[in-house]
Amino acid sequence: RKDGDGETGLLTKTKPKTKRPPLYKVLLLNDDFTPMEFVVHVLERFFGLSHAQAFEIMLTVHKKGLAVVGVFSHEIAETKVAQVMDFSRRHQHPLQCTMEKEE
Ligand code: NFA
Repeated sequence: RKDGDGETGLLTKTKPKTKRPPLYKVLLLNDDFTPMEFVVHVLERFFGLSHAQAFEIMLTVHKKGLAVVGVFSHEIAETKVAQVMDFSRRHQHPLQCTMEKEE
């Protein structure tokens, strides 16, 4: 029968599922070596944060070990992670940036 009534003869509605793409959190991880000013610069440069917002998030990472710096589509999140990792490596800082799927 139409629209999933099983064998009961009772009509049930199938939800029209609009597929929303998953979002990804971009995380910055603390370390003992990357200078605070460098982290602030990274947050301003790659995440469009003001100096005050960047400083606040840098301090959160420093104190708590990590922080979410933004939530993006998979492609944008991958690009941000690659930009931060590349920029940090080129400046010989061990700063780590990762992404994880949002619940
Ligand atoms: N913990 C680093 C320091 O004391 C600063 C830092 C903050 C590094 C945020 C990485 C991320 N120099």
